[in-house]
Amino acid sequence: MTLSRRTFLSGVSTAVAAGTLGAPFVARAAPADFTYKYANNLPDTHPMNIRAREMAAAIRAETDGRFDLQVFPNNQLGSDTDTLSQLRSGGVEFFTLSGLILSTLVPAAAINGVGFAFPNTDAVWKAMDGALGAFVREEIAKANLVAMDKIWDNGFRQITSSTKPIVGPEDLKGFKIRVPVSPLWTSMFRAFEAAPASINFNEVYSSLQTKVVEGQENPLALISTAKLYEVQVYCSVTNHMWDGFWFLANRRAWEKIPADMRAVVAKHINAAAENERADVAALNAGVEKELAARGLKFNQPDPAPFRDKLRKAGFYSEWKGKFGDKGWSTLEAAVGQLS
Ligand code: X2X
Repeated sequence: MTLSRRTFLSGVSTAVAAGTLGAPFVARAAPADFTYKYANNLPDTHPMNIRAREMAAAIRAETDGRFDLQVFPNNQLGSDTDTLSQLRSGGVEFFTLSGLILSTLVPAAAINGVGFAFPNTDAVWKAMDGALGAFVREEIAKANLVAMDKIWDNGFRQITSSTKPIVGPEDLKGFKIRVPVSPLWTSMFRAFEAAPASINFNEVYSSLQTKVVEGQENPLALISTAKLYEVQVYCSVTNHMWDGFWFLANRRAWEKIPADMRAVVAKHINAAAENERADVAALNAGVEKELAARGLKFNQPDPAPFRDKLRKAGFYSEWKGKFGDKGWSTLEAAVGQLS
C-alpha cells in the first residue's frame, strides 16, 4: 500500500470532521517512508551525538515524519572496521568516520592527518570547506560512498599515558601507544620510533585499563567524554594532528531518497556539523581545567623537535609520494610547505 502522507492527513481531517475517528487511529503515527540508520563511534554525551539527535528531530519535523533517522552512538552496531563494511553493503545507511580510518578504502582521505600540518582550527575549516575537502570528497565518491559537504570535528589530538609524560620525541621511543586502524597513524608513530598498536576505538578504554598499551592519543573533548582520564595519568598537549569525521552515506540508499527530501536531509546534517564544530571547539578549549581537577597531569611540549624528528625520519617525503602531487600540492596550498 502506498498511502502518501497527504492522503493520510486528508483522510484524518475527513474522519475528524465526520466524528468517526477512533482513538487507536489517532495515537498511531504513520510509518516513515525512510528509516535509516546512522552509526558512529563516539559516546552519547559527545557533541556529535547531541547534535545528531537534534538533527534527526529537525529532519523528522521538516519531512513530516517521512524520514526517520535513527542514531546509534558508541559503536553499538560494531567497531569502525565492521561499520565501514556495513556502510558499503547497505546494512547501515550513514556513518561518521575519521578520514584516516576511511583511508583503508580511500587513501587520499588521510591527508588532513599529516603530522603538524594545520596551525589552528581556522586553517582547518578553510582547507576542509575549500579545495582540500573537495579533493577528498571526490576521491570518496569514486569508492561509491557519498560524503556530505561539511566534515565534523574531532579535533587536534593529544597524547595520554599511564606511565610518563611525553615531553620530547625521545619519550616516544618504544612507547606502547594505541593508534586507530590506519596506515598513516602507524607510520607516524613508527617514525617517532614508538610501538604503535592498531586498535578500534571500542576497545581503547579496556586496552588502557588492562595496560595492553601505555597510552593513546585523542582530542581533549573525547578524553573527557569517553572518560579516558579514569585509566590515564598524563596528558601531553602535542596537537600532533587534526582529525575530523566525514559524514558518509551508502550511495544506493542516498539516491533512493527523492531529490527534494535529500536536500532537506543534507541541509540538516551540514547544519549539525557546523554546530558540532562550535561545541567541540568550546569543549576542547575549556575542558583542560576539568580534566586536571580529575587528576590528569598536563604538560605542553614544544612541537618543533617532534616535527624535526618526523622530517628526519622521512615521514613527509614518504607521504608526499603516497598522496601524489595533486593531493600534496592542495594540502601545501592550504598550510604552506611541509617538506
Ligand atoms: O578512534 C579514535 O581514536 C577516534 C574516536 O578519535 C577516531 O574515530 C579516529
